[in-house]
Amino acid sequence: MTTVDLASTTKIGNGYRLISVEESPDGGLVGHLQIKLKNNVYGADIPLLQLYVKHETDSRLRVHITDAEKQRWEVPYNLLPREKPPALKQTVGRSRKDAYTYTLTPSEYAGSELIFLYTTDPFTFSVKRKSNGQTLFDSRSDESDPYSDLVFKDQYLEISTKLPKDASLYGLGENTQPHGIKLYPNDPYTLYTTDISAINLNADLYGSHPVYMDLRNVIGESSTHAVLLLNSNGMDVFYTGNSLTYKVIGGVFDFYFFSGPTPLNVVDQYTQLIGRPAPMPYWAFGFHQCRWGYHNLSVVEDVVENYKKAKIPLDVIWNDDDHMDGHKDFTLNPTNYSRPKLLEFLDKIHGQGMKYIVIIDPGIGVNTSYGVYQRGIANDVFIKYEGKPYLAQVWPGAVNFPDFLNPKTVEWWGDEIRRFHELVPVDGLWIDMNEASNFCTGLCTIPEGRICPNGTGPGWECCLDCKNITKTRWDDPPYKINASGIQVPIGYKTIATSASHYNGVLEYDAHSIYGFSQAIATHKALQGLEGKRPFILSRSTFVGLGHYAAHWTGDNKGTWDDLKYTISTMLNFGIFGVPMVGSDICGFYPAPTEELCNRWIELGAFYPFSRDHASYYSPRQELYQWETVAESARNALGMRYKLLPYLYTLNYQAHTSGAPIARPLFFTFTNETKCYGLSTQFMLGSSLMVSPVLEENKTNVEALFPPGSWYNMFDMTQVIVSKEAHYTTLDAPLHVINVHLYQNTIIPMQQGGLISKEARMTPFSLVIAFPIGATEGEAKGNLFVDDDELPEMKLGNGYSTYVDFYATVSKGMVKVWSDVQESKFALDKGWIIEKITLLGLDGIQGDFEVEVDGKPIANTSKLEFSTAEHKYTQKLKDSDQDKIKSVMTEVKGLE
Ligand code: MIG
Repeated sequence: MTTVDLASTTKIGNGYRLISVEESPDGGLVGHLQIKLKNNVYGADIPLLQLYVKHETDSRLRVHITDAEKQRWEVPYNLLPREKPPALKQTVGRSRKDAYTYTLTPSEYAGSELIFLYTTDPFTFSVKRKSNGQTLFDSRSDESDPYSDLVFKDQYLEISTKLPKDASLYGLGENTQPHGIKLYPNDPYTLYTTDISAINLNADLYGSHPVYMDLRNVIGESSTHAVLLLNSNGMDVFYTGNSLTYKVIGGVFDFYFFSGPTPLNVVDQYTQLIGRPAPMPYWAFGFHQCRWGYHNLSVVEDVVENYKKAKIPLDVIWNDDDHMDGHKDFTLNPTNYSRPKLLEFLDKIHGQGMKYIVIIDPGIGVNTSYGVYQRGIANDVFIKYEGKPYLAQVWPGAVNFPDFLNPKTVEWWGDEIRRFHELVPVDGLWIDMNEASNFCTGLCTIPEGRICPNGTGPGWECCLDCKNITKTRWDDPPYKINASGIQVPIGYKTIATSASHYNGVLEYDAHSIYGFSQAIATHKALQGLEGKRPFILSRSTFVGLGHYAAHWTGDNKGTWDDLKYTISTMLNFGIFGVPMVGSDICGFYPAPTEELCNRWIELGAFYPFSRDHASYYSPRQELYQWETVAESARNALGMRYKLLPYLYTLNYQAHTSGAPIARPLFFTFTNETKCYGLSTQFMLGSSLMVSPVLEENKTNVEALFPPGSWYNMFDMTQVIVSKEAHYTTLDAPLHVINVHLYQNTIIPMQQGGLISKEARMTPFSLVIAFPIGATEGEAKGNLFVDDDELPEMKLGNGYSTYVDFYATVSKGMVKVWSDVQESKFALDKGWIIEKITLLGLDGIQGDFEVEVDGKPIANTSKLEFSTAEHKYTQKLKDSDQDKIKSVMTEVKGLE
């Protein structure tokens, strides 16, 4: 076996030459590449490759390279629907000697922002941005570049691109990145779904997202694009600061370039390809409490009760595997979680609008008296090794793994979920351990008479008889990715990579889409039940997961560093098209300090997905366990619950345009280079900024304020005015989380509550923020509301309303109006706006008038001013209610 240093500078291949190129019937370009000089490092070169280039949209260019003579593994087209490249053909077209520019002559390409250029010998390609001539990707190497020209072997693919030094890159996860969200030169980026906890820095974690966003700023003008390598095989990506190299152990090169030019354009274009983020039910934006080790139902009941007593909001209560019988999926422990008692409990909490979610693991206990297993065997649903179900061990003891690439498995899984739902009316499912995680490695058998423990403690030691499998090149590939950050074999503690799926697909290829395929099957099953909008939380993720499920960032530690890392990971998932994301609040293990838990709920209250979760092995950490944490929670979650209409509207925007819910500051302030590496603050949407305390013993926080007026959301009187982006020290005593509202914004709020179902029935208010001192200015905002039980989230179904709000101030007159689509739904619900708060008007001398939808609502001399002059809150008199109501109902355009 050949081994080389991970960051070796040896050139592995000698490149290819382009021997033919022609237009494909679909208007793309098809060419053939011939190997120049063969070598055997990491296996034999594939002699002839097919190149296919297509401008799929004006903003998306695809470059697909595969074996010209043999079909290779690709991310399945049924799991991730997309256009297919032309079928392979043996005829090789006319050859071209000269470098050739793919000029976009056919008229349908006019306006495309990405230009594909190539050289023939050696074959290299580059992608240019038309509008400013910037080269975005360039595989050409020259004397000074240490990397190889294109390498394409059965189990080793390599390609590199040059990058300008000042490019800021983001993405390539899932990784915990101690250096923050911006990719850091020479940190390793290995992608291969792995069950190692999030405390492992710079290592391949639970998900695989081979996509990066590249933000460049030339003399104050920024532009952004993204590059996806759609490939599910394990890979190392090396980023040096001026180049990026992919070293992939299988599949094909299937590159997609997205032209942006803004970060929001990029995620829009990206999710247009990989699937728009799933609509989430309203309650999913409430607070969630979970724990591994709620030993019986009374403990769970007690937790719910204590949240009520402490007056801390709680929408969803979760069970980890404690409710199961012998850790078997879809079962109930008859003593600790007796069905009648559980049903009684669920009746009660459902009546209050609360929800209940439980965990399921993919491993199905091998147990002939277990119905789920019996039916699985009868339907032949499991992944195979040498013709028999592949044997592994997880919590239930010996298990087999369902093969979600098999349509029969998807059907069986759906049926099991339906049966379980009849047993227990759960409101969502949590799919864990789906990387997939295995307590054993290799080929295992159950020794005669041995019963593997199920459960915690010794339950996670491998008790099967196992031997390492090294006999095939799928178990021991020539190139070793840096698996688990320490180059373990790729089959370590997972399904043997030489095991096989439906249709002969190798686990070697499909490994990193296991969780993704399970999420799709689970989504299908839940959607079939009562026709409700599914909620799924998945640990393992792949490109496109966000279309089906939410994600939490896995096992973290109750440390200050871990608190900080959660921000970068969360922001990355927004870029990956999985905007519903959060981390275990207060840390998974071990015990957090009281102070840390205060700070964690203050930050976690603004994660899109907000859940407190802890390990079996750590003490209880519900928010009411400490008086101080309870107070911080009431404060921060209190604000979250008032902001639910805003968060839910962000969910709608995510679903329709891919816009992340939690975003890096550079999404809003694209030209502010100070924001490019910022990983300690973030935005919710485009106008709320969260600046948490991330260090011990601190009662203030240094926060960056991009130019403009920023209003403190908690009192709306303190304002930070920034002429140019600068750091300001903010007070942040233990119970304070700094959240600021940006100028020119209208934000819809409600009155909050302890359960989102109640909170969403309270009257609305609008907060309208003008630049401070403005005598002329405008503000905008929007609101989406719907029946969140419906599977689809859209306008036009009779169960939704969308409103754009507008406000202007000019010549002592404030005008507020709206543009409403589908007003009926909101009206039927009786949702009205009862209060408008105007911020920033202290520049107006004397009285001013306020007009809503063209009608004056009050005489300003009667208006109440708060102590800070720029805050003006008008509680509307009954007689004004109708006029305000019209803001929600009348359709009016911009004046
Ligand atoms: O081997 O179900 O990340 O959230 O509490 C551990 C028990 C399995 C890992 C998950 C964690 C969950 C735990 N699970």
